[in-house]
Amino acid sequence: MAVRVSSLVKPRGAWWQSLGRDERLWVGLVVIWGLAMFAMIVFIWPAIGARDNDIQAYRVDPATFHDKVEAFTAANKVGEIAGVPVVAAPAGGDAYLEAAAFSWRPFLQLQRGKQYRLLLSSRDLQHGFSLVFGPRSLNYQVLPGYITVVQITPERSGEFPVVCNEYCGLGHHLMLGRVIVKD
Ligand SMILES: [Cu+2]
Repeated sequence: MAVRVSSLVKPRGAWWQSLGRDERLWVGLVVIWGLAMFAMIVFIWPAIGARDNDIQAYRVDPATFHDKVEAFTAANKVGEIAGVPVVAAPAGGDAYLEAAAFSWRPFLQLQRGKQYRLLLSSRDLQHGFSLVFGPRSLNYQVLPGYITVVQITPERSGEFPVVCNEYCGLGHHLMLGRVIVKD
């Protein structure tokens, strides 16, 4: 006769007996490790980690944001790479970056050691901003209808790719932006 497994059938074996020694050990270890990870996330990493992920978010109409990006680009454009404008954000000022399927515009040129307000938004759908930026990496959701404002200070010079880390369609893997940090 076939053995049927169903939640309606009484379980086999000695399930009603208390846990064995090995099981108690493993359950105990799992509980201790769970509490340890909870403590790390809530208390330990915030206390010792040098994270600067203080962000602000504001509502914005995508068309309004697009106009701001265009104005920022027109006022600060310094070049072009493969048809994408390269824009030098004013030191200490605002740097606009717009995600759209499937691009990041414009390419940003920043100065090392200067602080910028990076303003991120999306023209169409949800994207993910990911920038491995010298010693740290930045990851933020980019949503249409919202500006995400991040304070950044480039610590190393060089060229850094911006990728999209939120799957957004068939061209997702082609969404490559660029941040150029000059000395
Ligand atoms: Cu994407």
